[in-house]
Amino acid sequence: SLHAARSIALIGAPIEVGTSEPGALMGPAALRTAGLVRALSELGHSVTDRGDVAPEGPAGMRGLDGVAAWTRALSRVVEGALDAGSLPLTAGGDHSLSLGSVDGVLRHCARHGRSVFVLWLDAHADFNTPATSPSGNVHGMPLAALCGEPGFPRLFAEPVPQPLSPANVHLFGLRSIDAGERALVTTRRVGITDMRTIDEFGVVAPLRRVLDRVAGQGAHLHVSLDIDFLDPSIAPGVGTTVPGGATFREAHLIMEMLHDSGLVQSLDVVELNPFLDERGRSARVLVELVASLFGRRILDRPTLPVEAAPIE
Ligand code: 4U7
Ligand code: MN
Ligand code: MN
Ligand code: MN
Repeated sequence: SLHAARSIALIGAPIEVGTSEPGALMGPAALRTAGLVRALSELGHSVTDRGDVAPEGPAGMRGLDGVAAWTRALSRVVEGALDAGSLPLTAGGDHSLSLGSVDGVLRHCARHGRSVFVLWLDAHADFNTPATSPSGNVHGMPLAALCGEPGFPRLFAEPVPQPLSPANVHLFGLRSIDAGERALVTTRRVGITDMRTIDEFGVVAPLRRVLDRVAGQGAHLHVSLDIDFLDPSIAPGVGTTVPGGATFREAHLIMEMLHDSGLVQSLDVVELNPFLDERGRSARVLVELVASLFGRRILDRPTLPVEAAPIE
C-alpha cells in the first residue's frame, strides 16, 4: 500500500437518541460482527477496539439533552485518541455522534494550530437547527451546531472550541434538503457536490478539487460517512432511505482516492440500522468501503490522470 500502517482506535457509539427510528444502537455491534477489526488488521494497521463509549450523564431522553451526554463523552475519547497519535474511527449509531467526534477533532487541532476540514458523505445536509428542523431529530442538525449556529445551548463542554468554519465543510452526495437548511448552507457558503453534479461529472473531478483544497490548507481531514450516502439498493439498513444514491463503484472509488490522498485523520461511520438490514448486507458493504479507505486495493497504483489511463 502507498501509505504507512496506522494506529486506529475503534470507538463504538451506540447512540440513537438523535433519531426517531430505533435500531441504530446496534450499529457498532453489527460492524464488529461484519469483521471491521479483522479487515483493518489484515491491511497491516494496528487496531485497538476501545469498546463502546458510555454517555456522561443522563442520555436516555431523546433530543438535545440526551445527545449532549454522548457528545461530551465522545469528544473526550476522540481527542484522547488523536493526542495519542491514533486515528479515531467512530462507529455509530446515529449521525448526532459527529457532534462529539468533530468536537474532539476541533479541540485537538486548536491546540496544534491546525485547521479542520470535514467531508460529509450523506444524502442529507444535516444543517438544520431546532428552529428549521421539520422532524426535531438531532441527527439532522450536527453540522449546524458544529458551525456555531444558534439554538444549541449546553451541547458542548466548556470551554466551547472555535466553531467549525462552514467554508471548510463539504457535503458530498446530497439529494435531500429541507427549505430552512438549504437557505443556511447557501448563506454560510458550505461546499456542495450534489448527486446531480456526480451524475454530470462523476466523483473524481469534484473530489479531487476538495482534496486539493485540504492539502493546500494543510488541514486535518475528517470524513463522516453516513450510510444513506449509498443507494438503498446496496445498503438497505438505514432509517432514512433516499433513492438515487451513490453506487458501490462510486463509493469505492471515493474511498480509494481518500486513501491515496493520505489526508484522512479521523472517520465516522454512521446511521447503520441493523434492525432494518437484510442479512448483514449493509454492514458488510460498510466494512468493504472502510477497508478501501485504509488501503485495500487490487493493484498498487493511485488513480491516474485521465491522459495516463492504462489502455489494455
Ligand atoms: B441523517 C431530515 F427532514 N432532514 O432533519 C431531518 F428529511 O443523519 C432528515 O443524514 C435528516 O440521516 C437525516 O429530519 C439525518 C428530514
Ligand atoms: Mn494530530
Ligand atoms: Mn447524516
Ligand atoms: Mn443522511
